[in-house]
Amino acid sequence: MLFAIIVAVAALTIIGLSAYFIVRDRRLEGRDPSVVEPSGDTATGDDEAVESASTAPSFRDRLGKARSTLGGYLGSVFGRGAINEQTWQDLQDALIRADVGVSTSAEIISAVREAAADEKLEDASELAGLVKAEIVSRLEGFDRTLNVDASVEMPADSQVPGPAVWLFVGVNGVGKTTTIGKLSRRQSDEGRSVVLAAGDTFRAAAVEQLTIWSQRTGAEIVRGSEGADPSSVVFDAIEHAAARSVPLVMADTAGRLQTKANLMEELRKVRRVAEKGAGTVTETFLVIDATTGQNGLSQARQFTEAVDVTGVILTKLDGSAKGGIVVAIHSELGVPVKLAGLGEGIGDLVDFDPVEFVDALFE
Ligand SMILES: Nc1nc2c(ncn2[C@@H]2O[C@H](COP(=O)(O)OP(=O)(O)OP(=O)(O)O)[C@@H](O)[C@H]2O)c(=O)[nH]1
Ligand SMILES: [Mg+2]
Repeated sequence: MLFAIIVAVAALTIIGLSAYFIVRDRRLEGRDPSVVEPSGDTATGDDEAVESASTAPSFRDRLGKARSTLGGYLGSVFGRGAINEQTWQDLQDALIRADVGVSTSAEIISAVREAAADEKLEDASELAGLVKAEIVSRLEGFDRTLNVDASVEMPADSQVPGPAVWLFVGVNGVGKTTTIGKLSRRQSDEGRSVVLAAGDTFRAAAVEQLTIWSQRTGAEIVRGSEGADPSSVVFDAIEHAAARSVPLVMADTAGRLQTKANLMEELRKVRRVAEKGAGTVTETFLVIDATTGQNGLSQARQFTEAVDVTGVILTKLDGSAKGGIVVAIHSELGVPVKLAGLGEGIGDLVDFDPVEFVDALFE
C-alpha cells in the first residue's frame, strides 16, 4: 500500500514538472528576439517587464584595481624621502606606466615641479597633493552636458525641431551597444522617450542584442535586415521618431578598426545621412575601452578625424584599467570624457565627475 502511494506521488510529480517545462519553453519561444525584421520594422518592449533603475555605483566602489595600480606606481615614489632629480624621473615614469601618455606626463611633471619649488617642498611625500591637483585642473573646464536639444543646432528660420540624434562609434567590443542600453534606461527614467536605431547591420546578433536592450528599457527600436546600409536604418529611425514626436534617437553602429578606410568612410556617411531628414546630430560619442590604454588614444585620434566626436564614453573602468587614459584623452584630444562605464549592469553608467574620479584614484 505504502509502495503504491509513493509510486503515485512520484508519477504525479513527474507529470506536473513536465507540464511546467512545456509551458515555460513555449513562452520563451514566443519571446524569441532573433527574428530580424525587414528595414523599417519597429518593435517596442511593451510586452516585457521594463527594468527599474538601481542606484548608480560610485567611482570609489568600482575603481579598486585602477587605484591599487596607480597607488603602487606613485606610492613607491612618494615614499622615497628627500626630493631629487631621480624623484622627478620616477614620477614621470609612474605616470607613463599608468597610461597618462608621454607628453602629458612630461607636462604634469613640469607643472608640479614648478609648484613644488614655489612652495619650497623638500620631501617626496608632500608631492601627492600637487600631482592630484594638477590632474584635476587638466580635467576641469570641459562642457560635459549631454545635448538633447536639437533646436540649438538649427538655423533660426527652420520650424519645429526634429529629434536629436546621438551616434555611438568605436572599435569592436568596447561597449557601444551596452552603453546605449544603459543610456536608454536613464533617458526613460528622466521621462524622455527614445527610438533606438540598430545601425550595426553587420551581424544579425548585433540587432538581437539591441532588441533585448529595447525590451529591457521599454524603448522603441528600428531595425534593418542583415547587411542593410547602416545609414538607411539610421535615417528610417529618425523619420520614425519625427513622425511620433520622439525627441531622441540613439544610433548604434558596427565596431570598426580605425585603420580601415572604407569603414571609416561608411561612418562619415552615417553622420551625413543622419542630418538629411528631420533630425540633428547633437552628440557623436566615441566609446573607448579604458583597459586598452594608449591604444585607445590612437583610436580616438582617427575617429575624431572622421566624425566630429563631441564626447568620449570610457567603459570598463571597473576592470583592469589604469585610469591615466582619462588624463591623456582630455589633454591630447581636447574632448571631454562625458560618461563612464563601471560594470555590465543596466545601472552601471555614471556621469564623469573629475574630482570624484581623481579622489577615488588617489585615495
Ligand atoms: N566590466 C564592464 N564590462 C562592460 C562595460 N561596458 C560594456 N561591457 C561589456 O563589454 C562587452 C562588449 O560590449 P558591447 O556593448 O557588445 O560592445 P560593442 O562595442 O557594441 O561591440 P561590437 O558591436 O561588437 O563592436 C560586453 O560583454 C559588455 O557587457 C563596462 O563598463 N564594464
Ligand atoms: Mg555593438
